Amino acid sequence: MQSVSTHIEGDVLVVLVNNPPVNALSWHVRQGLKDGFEQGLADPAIKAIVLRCEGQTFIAGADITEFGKPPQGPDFASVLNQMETASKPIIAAIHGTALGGGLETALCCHYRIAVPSAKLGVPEVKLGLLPGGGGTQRLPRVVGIEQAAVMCSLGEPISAKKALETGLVDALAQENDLAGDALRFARDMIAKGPRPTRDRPVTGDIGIVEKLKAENGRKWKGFDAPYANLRCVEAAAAHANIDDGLKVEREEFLKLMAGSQSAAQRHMFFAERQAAKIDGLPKDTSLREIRKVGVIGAGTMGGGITMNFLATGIPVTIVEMQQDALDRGVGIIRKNYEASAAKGRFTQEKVEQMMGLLTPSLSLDDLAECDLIIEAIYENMDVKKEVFGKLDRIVKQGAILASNTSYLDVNEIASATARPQDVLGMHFFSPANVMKLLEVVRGDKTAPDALATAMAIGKKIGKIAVVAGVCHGFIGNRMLSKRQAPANALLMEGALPEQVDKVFTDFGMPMGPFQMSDLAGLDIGWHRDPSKVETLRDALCAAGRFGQKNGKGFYDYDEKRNRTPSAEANAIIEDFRARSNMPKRDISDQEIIERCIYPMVNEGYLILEEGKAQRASDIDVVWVYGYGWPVYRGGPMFWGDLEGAGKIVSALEKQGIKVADSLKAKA
Ligand code: 3H9
Repeated sequence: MQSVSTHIEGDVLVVLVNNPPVNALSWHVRQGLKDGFEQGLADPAIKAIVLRCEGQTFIAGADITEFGKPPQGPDFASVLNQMETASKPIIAAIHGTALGGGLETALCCHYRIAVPSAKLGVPEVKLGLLPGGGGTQRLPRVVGIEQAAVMCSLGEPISAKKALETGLVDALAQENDLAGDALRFARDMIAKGPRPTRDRPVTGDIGIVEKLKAENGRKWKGFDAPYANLRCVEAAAAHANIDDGLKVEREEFLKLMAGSQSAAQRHMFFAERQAAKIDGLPKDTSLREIRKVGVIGAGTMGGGITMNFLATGIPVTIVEMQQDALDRGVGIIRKNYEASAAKGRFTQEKVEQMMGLLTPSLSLDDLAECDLIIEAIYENMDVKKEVFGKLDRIVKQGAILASNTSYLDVNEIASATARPQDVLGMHFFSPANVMKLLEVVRGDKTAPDALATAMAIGKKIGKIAVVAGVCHGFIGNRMLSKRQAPANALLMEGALPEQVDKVFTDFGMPMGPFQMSDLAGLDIGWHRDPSKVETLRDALCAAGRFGQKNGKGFYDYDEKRNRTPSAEANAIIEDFRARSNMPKRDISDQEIIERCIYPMVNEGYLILEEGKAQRASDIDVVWVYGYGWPVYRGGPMFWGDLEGAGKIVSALEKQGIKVADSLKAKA
C-alpha cells in the first residue's frame, strides 16, 4: 500500500496521506510528501497543492515508534522547508486531529482549512518533548506569543473554532465536504500566492511565560519539557530571524530527546494503550451490554464509583443499609457535582441531568435488572460473601458481579455464587471519580466476555484499566505493602517521618509513606487498648494520634490540613526506639530508596513471574495512574531498568530479601 498518493483535480494537485491508524509521519510518508510536492511544483499546469489525509484523522504527529532508531528517508526539516518555500500555494485540509508534527506540517503549508470538529495542537510536552519541527517558532508567528506559549507548554489541543479565531486556520469547511471545500479554497488562494510562515513577524507579550510558570509550578514540578518549550517560545520572541530561533529549538529538542524523561513518557504513552489489550482472549469474544449499573455501598468509594457512571450517562441504582447513610452518600455526590458546576466545569442543568440518573435504594432487590453490579462495602470476606450470595439469588443471569475489594481473594468471593464466570474485581482508587486507574481482577473462572466487558466499561468511564490476577493486594497494593514495612523499620533505626517522606516527594511521588498513613488513618485496624503498645503505630494511637482525621498523626495538621513535622510524634518515635533498644544511626537518602523502592521493583518482578500482571508496562501504568508515580520516571519497572538490575539485586541481597529470578537474570 502506498502511504502517500497524488491526483490532479484541474489545476490543483491533491497530495493524499494514507498511513493508518493515525497518519503518523513515518519515513515513507515523508518520502511520499517530498515526491508529491516535487511533482506538483514541477508541473506547470498545477497552480496550487492541497494536502489532505484519508481515514480518521489528519497527520497526528511524528511516528513515535521511529524515535531512537537509525534515521531513514528524508528528514522532517527538509520536507518542511520544501513546503514552506514552495513557489505555489499549499493548503492543508484538516479533519480529526492535526497534532505535533502534523500541525507543524500544516504550519509549513501556506493556508489551512479545517472541518469544525477538528482539533489542533502540539502535545509533545506530554511525551517529554517539544514541537521540534519548527512548531515553537512558527506557532508564535501565526497565533501570537501568548497562545503559542499556552499550547506548547500545556499541550492541550484547541478546537477548529478557536483555531479560526486565533488565525491558526483561515477557513472552516463543511463537516462532510472537506475535499470539495479545500479545492475551492485552494483555487481562491492561487491569486494570493504562497504565504510562508517564516516570513511573518512574531507578535504578542512575552510576559505570558512567567505567568504560565507561576500558574503551573506545582503541576510541572520535576518536569523538564514545559520549561524547554517556554525557552523556545522566548527564543521566537527574541530572534527576528526564524533560523536563529530554530537553532535554539533544535538544541532544546535534542536535549529532551536524549534524556530519560522523554523516554519514560513515551514508554507510558504506549504502556497506557497496551494495557487495554487482554492476552489470550478468544478472537470471537463479544462484549456484554451495560445499560444499567448497581453500586452497593454509598460511602466514599461507592459514591465516587457511582459518579463515574452518572457522568457517562449510565443510570445507577445505589444501595445502602440505612436511610441516613444513603441520604448522606447521595448528598455528597450532589455536593461534589455542584462544586464542579460552581467552578464552571459543567452547567447546573447537567448536575440535575446526572442526579436524575441516580436511584437510591435500601434493598438489594432493586438491583435485579442491573447489567453490572459493583460492591463497595468494607473489607470483610464473610460480609462480602454474604452479599454475593444474595446477589446470586436476586440479579438476572448474565449480569457482571464485581467487587471493589482492594486486597481480598476474588475467587473466594466468586465461590459464594453459582456463577463464578460472572464475578471479577473492579478495584477503583480513591477518590474514585478522579483517579484514572482501574484494576480489573480476573478470577480463575471469570469468563472472557465478562473480563473484556469490565475493561471496556472502564475505558468508557474514562479510566485506564489494567488486568490483574488474584493475589493479596493485586498489583498496586501488593507492591505498596513492600515499602511500608521498611519505612517503619527506618524510623526505628533513626530516620524521621519527614526525612523518609521527603525522599519520596523529591522523587516525584505526591506523598511519602507516612503522609499516606496519616491520610488513611493510623487507627485503622488498631486494637483500641492504649495500655497495649507493641508497635510504633500502637504508641502513636495510644497518644491519641490517629492521623489527618484528628489533626495529629506522624505529623501535626492545622484546620486546613497543612502539615508540619511534629515534635510530639518524633518524641514518641524516639522513646519507642529507645525502649526497643534500637541504636540510632544516620540514614542516607540513598538507603531510603534502596530499602523502600527496590523491594517494590522486586515485587513487580515476582508479580510478573506469577502471571498476576500481563506485562511489565501494565505495572508501570498501575503506579503512574493509581499512586502518582511521576510519569517522567516511567513507573517502577521502567525506572528499575534505568537504575540497573545489578545495583538493585546486590542491594536487595544485602538486605536479605529474596530476589525474583527474572530480576536476577537481568543483573
Ligand atoms: C512529534 O510529532 C514530534 C515532532 O514535533 C517533531 C519531530 C522532529 N506515532 O491513541 P489511540 C498509535 S511527537 C506512532 O489508541 P485514538 C497508538 O500507539 C508526536 N503511533 O487512538 C495506537 O496503536 P495500537 C506528537 C501512534 O483514536 C494507535 O495509533 N503527537 C502515534 O484514541 C491508535 O492510537 C502526539 O503526541 C504516533 N504519533 O487517538 C499524538 N499516535 O493500536 C499522539 C498514535 O497499536 N496520539 N499511535 O495500540 C494521540 O494523541 C492519539 O493517538 C490520537 C488518536 C488523538 C491521534
